[in-house]
Amino acid sequence: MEKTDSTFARASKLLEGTRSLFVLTGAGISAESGVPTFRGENGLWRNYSAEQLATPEAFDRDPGLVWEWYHWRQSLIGKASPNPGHRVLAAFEERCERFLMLTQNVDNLHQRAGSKKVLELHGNIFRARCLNCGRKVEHGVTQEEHNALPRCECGGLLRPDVVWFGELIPADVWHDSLVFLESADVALICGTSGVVWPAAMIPNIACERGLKTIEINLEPTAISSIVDVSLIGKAGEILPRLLHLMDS
Ligand code: BJW
Ligand code: ZN
Repeated sequence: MEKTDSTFARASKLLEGTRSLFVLTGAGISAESGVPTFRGENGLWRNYSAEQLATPEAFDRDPGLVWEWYHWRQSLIGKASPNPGHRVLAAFEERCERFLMLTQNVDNLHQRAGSKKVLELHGNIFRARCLNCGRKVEHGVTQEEHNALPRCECGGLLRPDVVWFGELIPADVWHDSLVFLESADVALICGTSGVVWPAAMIPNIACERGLKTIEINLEPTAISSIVDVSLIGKAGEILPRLLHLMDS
C-alpha cells in the first residue's frame, strides 16, 4: 500500500470509530465553490488584504470601501453552491452520535449543505448590525441604492455582523466549542491556514485533551506536524474519498 493509501485508511478508521466528532473549518472548504480564501494566491481584493479591510479602523476610515468588499463577496457567495466537501461534512453529522462544527466561514454554505450543528465563530456575511441601536438585520447585496451606505430603520449606519481583527469572538460560541471538545474523540480540521486566533488554538487544545486529530488542507500548515493524520489535497476530493472508504 502506498503511504497516501495508508494515511487515508488511518483517517477513515478514526472517523468510522468516532462517536463524538468536532469539526473546525476555514475558507479552504468553500474554495471549490468559488469563494476566495483570505491568504495565498487570489487572497487580495484590489490589492487589499483581509488584515487591511477586516478591522473596525478600516470601517471607521472608509465604510464605503469596506462595504464594497462585503457586497462583492456577498454577490459571489450568493451565486455559489455547497461543494462535495460541505456535503460530506453534513453526512458525518448524520452518522455521529455527537457532532459539532465550528466554522470560521461567514458564507452559510455548511447550512445550505444540510449541516445543522454549526457554530459561527466570525459571524455571518448576510447579517448586518446597527452601530447606533445595535439591531441585527438580514442584509443582502441588493438591498441598497447604488453607492449609498446601508442604514438601519433608526438612521444609524449598518456594519457587517462579522468579527473583525481586534474584536472579541462570541463568548458563547467559544465556550460551547471548548465544552464539546472535552468529550469529543476526534477533531477534524479542514481548510484553514491556522494563523488567526483564537481558532488557531483549537488543534493544540484538541491534542492536549487527547483527541485524535485529522487535518485536510491543500498544503502543509503549522499544525501538520502535531496532528495524527495530515491529508494534503482538495477537501472536495478528500472528504468524498474518506466517506467512500468508510462505507467499503
Ligand atoms: C484548501 C483548499 C481546498 C485552499 N481544500 N484546503 C499576534 C499574535 C497572535 C494573535 C494576534 C496577534 N495580533 C493580533 C492578534 C489577534 C488576531 C489574530 O489572530 N491576528 C493574526 C493575523 C496574527 N485575532 C483577532 O483579533 C480575533 N479576536 C481576538 O483575538 O480577540 C481577542 C483580542 C482582542 C483585542 C486585541 C487582541 C486580541 C478576531 C479574528 C477575526 C478574524 N476575522 C476574519 C474576517 C471575518 C469576517 C469576514 O469573513 O469578512 O476571519 S479575517 C479572516 O481570517 C476570516 C477567516 O475566518 C480567518 C481565518 O482564515 P482561514 O479560514 O484560515 O482562511 P485562509 O485564507 O487563511 O486559509 C485557507 C486555507 O485553506 C489555506 O491553508 C489553504 O491552503 C487551504 N485551502 N483551498 C482544502 N480546496
Ligand atoms: Zn438602528
